[in-house]
Amino acid sequence: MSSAPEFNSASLQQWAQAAAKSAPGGDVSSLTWNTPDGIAVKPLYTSADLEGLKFTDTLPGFEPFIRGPQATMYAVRPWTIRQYAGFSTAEESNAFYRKALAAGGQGVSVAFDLATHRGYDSDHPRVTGDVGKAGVAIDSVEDMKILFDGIPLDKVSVSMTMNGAVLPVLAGYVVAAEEQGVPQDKLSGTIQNDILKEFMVRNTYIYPPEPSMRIIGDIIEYTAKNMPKFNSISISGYHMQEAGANQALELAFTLADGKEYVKTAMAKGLDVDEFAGRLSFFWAIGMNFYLEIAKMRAARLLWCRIMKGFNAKKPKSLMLRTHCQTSGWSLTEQDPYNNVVRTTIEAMAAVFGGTQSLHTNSLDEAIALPTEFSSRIARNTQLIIQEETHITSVVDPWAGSYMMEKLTQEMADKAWAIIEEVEAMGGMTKAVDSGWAKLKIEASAAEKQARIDSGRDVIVGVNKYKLAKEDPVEILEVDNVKVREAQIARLQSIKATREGQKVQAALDALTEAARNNSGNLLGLAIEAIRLRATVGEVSDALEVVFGRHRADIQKVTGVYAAAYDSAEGWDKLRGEIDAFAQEAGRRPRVMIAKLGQDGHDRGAKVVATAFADLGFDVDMGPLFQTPEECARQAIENDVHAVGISTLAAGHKTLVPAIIAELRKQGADDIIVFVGGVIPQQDYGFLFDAGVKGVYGPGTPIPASAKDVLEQIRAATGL
Ligand code: DCA
Repeated sequence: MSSAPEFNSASLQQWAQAAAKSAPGGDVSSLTWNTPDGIAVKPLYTSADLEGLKFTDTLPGFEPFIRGPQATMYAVRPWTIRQYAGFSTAEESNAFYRKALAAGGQGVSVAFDLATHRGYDSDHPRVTGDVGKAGVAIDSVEDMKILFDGIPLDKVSVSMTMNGAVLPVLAGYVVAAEEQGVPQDKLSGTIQNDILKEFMVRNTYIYPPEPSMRIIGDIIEYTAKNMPKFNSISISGYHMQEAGANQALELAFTLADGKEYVKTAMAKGLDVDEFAGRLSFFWAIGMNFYLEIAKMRAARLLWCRIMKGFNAKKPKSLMLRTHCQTSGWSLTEQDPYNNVVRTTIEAMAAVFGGTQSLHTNSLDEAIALPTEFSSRIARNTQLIIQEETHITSVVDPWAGSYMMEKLTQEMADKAWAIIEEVEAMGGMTKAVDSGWAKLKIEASAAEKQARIDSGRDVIVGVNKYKLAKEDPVEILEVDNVKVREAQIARLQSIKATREGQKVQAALDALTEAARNNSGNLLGLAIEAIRLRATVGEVSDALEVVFGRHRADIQKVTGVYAAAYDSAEGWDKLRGEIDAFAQEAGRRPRVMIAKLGQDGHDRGAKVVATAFADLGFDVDMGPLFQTPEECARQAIENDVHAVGISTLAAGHKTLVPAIIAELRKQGADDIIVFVGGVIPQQDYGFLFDAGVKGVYGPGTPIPASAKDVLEQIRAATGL
């Protein structure tokens, strides 16, 4: 038998010499990937990279929890498969949940429509385009009871993505459970209840920041005392990354938000260990595979550090537990089956990062609500990872990787520096209030869009390997008129059968508690909802005192142009815009508008920035305009074109309405174009309605800008 051969070991220097032979220009440093967060990811990591790292030898289930909150993690219990869903009526959504649970789903996660988010009942005139569209319409506890019919709320944990109308919605869930025979202390689940990020990115707020923070304090207090198994908040970075934030920003702002909530609850006199164990988190998991895993490990380290700073003692208070969702932003309308692959890769990153609960996106989510077919594949993606791969058998398998340990520390350091910057400003409420945090995310979004539009960041099927012809995929459509009529009928019957005086007294009690800063608003909301007050009525009872928040419109400038490095097309287009300005005596002027309750304004902001950088005069409409208000502003500002940005499926109602309004107000020379999430199937409908351009996801902004300029030329005869 021959003895084992001896191997010659090489030095790092020898490796560098060998690597230089194949590196472009003989320069190994050219192989380094500089991430948008400012982290340099090298082509090779060695034991030398571990030098000076403090946390490479820790254990899961113990401080600082880098390796996971549980000692055994998935080896004992895999993460919860929790698919976010909800559309049209409570009946339809309930049927969907029941089927999903029977087919392997493990928890419920409710998506509400935008009318509900913003505290409007379905009969409110501002929400005609929104009812039942991007989620389920809920007006009262009667809807909630239908939503959870046949779902045992003492066994199935329920997550509710609700921030604005958080009081009536959480109250509705509590009362629906009560009428199912389930007491509050048996309820397990999570309410998102994270308002700070709404002011930064998602915009489904109702009240201004200060009273909104009071609501959060009241909810943390109420659940800590009465609902010990219920997570009082889901502190969410998800929407920040979706709005364009890089991972370090997402991590830092989310943890800084968390600090703010802890301070708010402590200011109510709660002991930190009374409530901290029920704070939970929510990350987006995009296509930067290594960075996402590092982010999740770093998050646990930093949260443990932050909570020690608050003198938390219980292990549960120190451990960060999180839900994750694969990135909706990373999905493409083009060649959509590729999205199954993207989602699988992202799901693996979430699992390697140690998530407690996961939503995997459906392949068609870039265009419409998921169908039964696409939801099944999305759910099965998780079941396959859980049950076929044995990935769950090992806890934190990336630990000890030279690269992963180094990246974890670097991600933690980057985020910590931003957290300290926020702290120096006086905390996240101040950073949000001043608009600074929002602008940071918008700048990051504009840079990212420019990297994609100029081909530096590759997206298969979008800016590289494009298909000559796309086959349409089957999509799910909601008949919003029918849903609205059904909701209005139920509202009328509730109002006709309840005890009106008692309802009014309960609503008055809420208003008083808001005015005097007394009582607990969730407790009082539960009483009102039990008596059949509606979501809109509870919201109004508080609005009387708190007011409705109106956001300032701030725009970033110059960022898109700086990051767009395909100068040739850019300069030519700028020249054409300058030429138009010469001929017309003024620059082409566009108004970028959002209609209805759809608050996703990243796309609108990025387009506005890029159009302005190209030489257009750009006006931004305020969020939540009605078609009538939008038409009036467009006419007053004498724009050539109105661009509607739509992401919440309201386009078939709202876009014809703005065209009709412009016509009615005598301005049919103003052209209308549309961008955002619009299924191919709807393009014909929109063109027939009079739209001059439709720019779906993946359209490079310079291409849409060129088209808009040509349309303006045609309309003005120049
Ligand atoms: N060993 C022992 N116990 C375990 C283990 C393990 N390996 N794994 C899980 N458990 C326990 C947990 O401690 C928990 O018990 P507890 O409630 O008494 O603490 C229970 O099993 C459930 O596990 P958990 O990891 O908390 O999972 P979820 O109930 O699904 O909660 C969480 C996940 C992120 C905390 C929650 O806030 C959530 O579900 N968020 C979803 C948010 C959402 O869907 N948003 C939509 C956009």
